Amino acid sequence: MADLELELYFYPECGFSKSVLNTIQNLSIADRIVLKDIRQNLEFEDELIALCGDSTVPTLTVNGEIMHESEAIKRFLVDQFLD
Ligand SMILES: N[C@@H](CCC(=O)N[C@@H](CS)C(=O)NCC(=O)O)C(=O)O
Repeated sequence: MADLELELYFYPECGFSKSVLNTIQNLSIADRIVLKDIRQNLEFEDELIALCGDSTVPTLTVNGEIMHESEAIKRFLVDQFLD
């Protein structure tokens, strides 16, 4: 598998974020993804707005490419990491 740079913008109170976090936990890949809680660190929110123009979460970046939509993000992670 190619080495991917993965960053997830999220906040834990968001159910869509929570479902992506559950997938990350189930796949045991938390160490492969930089987790950026935009409510805990407002610099992450500013970063997300600069990237996307808004602060919708969850947002995954894959080698700098933006991916929205929790279902698409989960599908991508399962495709990449499910053994
Ligand atoms: N269809 C999207 C919905 C994402 C969504 O509605 N996220 C909410 C938080 S739970 C959001 O970011 N709303 C805009 C905002 O808070 O600025 C998905 O499945 O990821």
